Amino acid sequence: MKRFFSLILCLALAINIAGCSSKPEKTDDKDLYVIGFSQVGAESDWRIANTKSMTETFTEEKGYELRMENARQMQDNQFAAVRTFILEGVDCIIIAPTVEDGWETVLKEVQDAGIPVIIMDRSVSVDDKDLYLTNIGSDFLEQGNMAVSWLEKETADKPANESVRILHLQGTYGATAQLLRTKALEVAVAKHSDWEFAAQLYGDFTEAKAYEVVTDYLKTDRNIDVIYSENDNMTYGAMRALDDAGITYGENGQVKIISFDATKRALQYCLDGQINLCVECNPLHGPKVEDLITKYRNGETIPKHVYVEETAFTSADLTQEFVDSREY
Ligand code: GZL
Repeated sequence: MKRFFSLILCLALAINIAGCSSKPEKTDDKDLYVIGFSQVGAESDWRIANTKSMTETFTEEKGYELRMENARQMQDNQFAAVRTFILEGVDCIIIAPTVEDGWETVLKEVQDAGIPVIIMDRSVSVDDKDLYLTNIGSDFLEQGNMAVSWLEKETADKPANESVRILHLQGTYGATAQLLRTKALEVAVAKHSDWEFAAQLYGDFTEAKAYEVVTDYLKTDRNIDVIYSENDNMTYGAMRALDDAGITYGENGQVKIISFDATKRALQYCLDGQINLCVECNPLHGPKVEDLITKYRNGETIPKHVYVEETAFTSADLTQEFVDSREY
């Protein structure tokens, strides 16, 4: 008799294991498509607009449940959020990575759980590209090259013996936006013998940090011709520091300002002649991400990298009506 019950127990165990997938059961009772979204943080106007685009796209009315975790710009918080999404058995994971490195282990865990991953905005640096479905974001190197091309034109007529001294404000070290916007400028400085870095300062994509480091820098050197700021919020911090130091900037000032993101506030400064060039970085990824997820759910092939279209603006390219019409 004992052998009979042991046999039944083994059979029951075997059936249970066979029926059990590697993906935990989804903790949801409304049959919604559950998305786990690990967002960088709320460090900039761009990020706020990006989050808004995602929350306005993935609504319950449209059949989604969006579970967003704000990482406060710390990668470890993203790892924890992604592991929670795995345990919750979400249908899809979207990651806006803080930095490129360090993602192999957690992305392998997601792959083992059978959950598709979309990398949005910045990129991840992994050898195995099968660890994610697609990477949708900007061509940050092209953004930097647009800024460099503009500066080349702006400085073409200066006296040959005059240098172009550039104060470079860098975003979060290791973020794709920082790496490639920096690369474009460093290649250009190496190419132009009359261009030089006054300094390269760490602004972490925030207004407060940029204000702090530029204020400190201007105490020892006021001889700068250009500020190349890797996002608008750092630009605002630099503008405040220049104001405090009594240094003029913009179209009729001592310092030309190049800023990335082209958010509404920056475009207004550009229209008003206080920022010379705004390089666009489109945060409205929500609808494009939804389109990619739909294609995936329909079994369609999706490209490994999807770039969004972007341009650059000077005051000559802007009208008040255009600035007022901007979504972010
Ligand atoms: C760019 C994005 C950057 C923005 C910053 O796609 O990753 O991060 O340029 C934001 O404003 O902090």
